[in-house]
Amino acid sequence: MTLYKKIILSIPVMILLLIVSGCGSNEKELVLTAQQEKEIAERLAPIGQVVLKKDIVDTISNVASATPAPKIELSSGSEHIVKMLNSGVGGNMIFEPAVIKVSKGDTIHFKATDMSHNSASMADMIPNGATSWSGPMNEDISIKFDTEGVYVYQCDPHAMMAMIGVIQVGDAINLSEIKELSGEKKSTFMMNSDRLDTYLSQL
Ligand SMILES: [Cu+2]
Repeated sequence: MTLYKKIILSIPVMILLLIVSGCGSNEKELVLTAQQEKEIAERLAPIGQVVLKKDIVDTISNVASATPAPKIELSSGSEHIVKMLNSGVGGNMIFEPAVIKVSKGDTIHFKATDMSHNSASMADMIPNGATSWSGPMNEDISIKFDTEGVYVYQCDPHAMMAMIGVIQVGDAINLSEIKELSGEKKSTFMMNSDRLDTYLSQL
């Protein structure tokens, strides 16, 4: 091959190289504004967080152990008032006070402060020999407690929301039986399922 032919043949290669390098030098670098970078980061960021059930349980138990419910003192006097409320200090659909300690022979007046509530003893959750009760809706009801022990009662329409209350009359002689049954009763609550345990822990 002569030098002339070599030069002729290399021309297309050189042109090609010029085109390629030219493209490279003309290409503008993609420069993003701070706003654009922020928008991209937001779109790439994961939505929400993965929360494991274990973490929730740990958090709840930490909170519970950090702030144990205070023990309830014996209420003075022989007549006591428990309000039936849509909203109270301890939450919604609630008796106030939800836990009360009284003396044998005392009377509790359940007050229909808010509408759509009643007070009714829960099956198997009162002392042996004690009389059950089931108050009418939207009405006050007074109950005299002559049998010692722990009583658990509910509001019938809001039982699933754990609108319940606990009464200790004299000594809590049946507390272990009540605690044994609490797991089964608790499983019927759709909300506030910790209320029963919390209330019983306050006795
Ligand atoms: Cu109710």
